[in-house]
Amino acid sequence: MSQTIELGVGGMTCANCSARVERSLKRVSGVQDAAVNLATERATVTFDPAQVTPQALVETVRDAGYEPATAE
Ligand code: 9UX
Repeated sequence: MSQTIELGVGGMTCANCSARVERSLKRVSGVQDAAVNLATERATVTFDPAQVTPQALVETVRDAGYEPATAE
């Protein structure tokens, strides 16, 4: 089972920032894939909803030092 969401990620100013956010998200257990786009300031995250919640992903972005924003 997997679900894909998009999160806004503010505060990234270089490619290392987006790589850092991506790495942080991929380390969360239950996350199957994460791609962070620096230009659009968005993260696309595929995860197992039985293992991790969207809220936990938002917190992961915040803990990494960036400003999460939920989509829609
Ligand atoms: Mo780039 Mo982001 O040097 O914190 S890694 S600005």
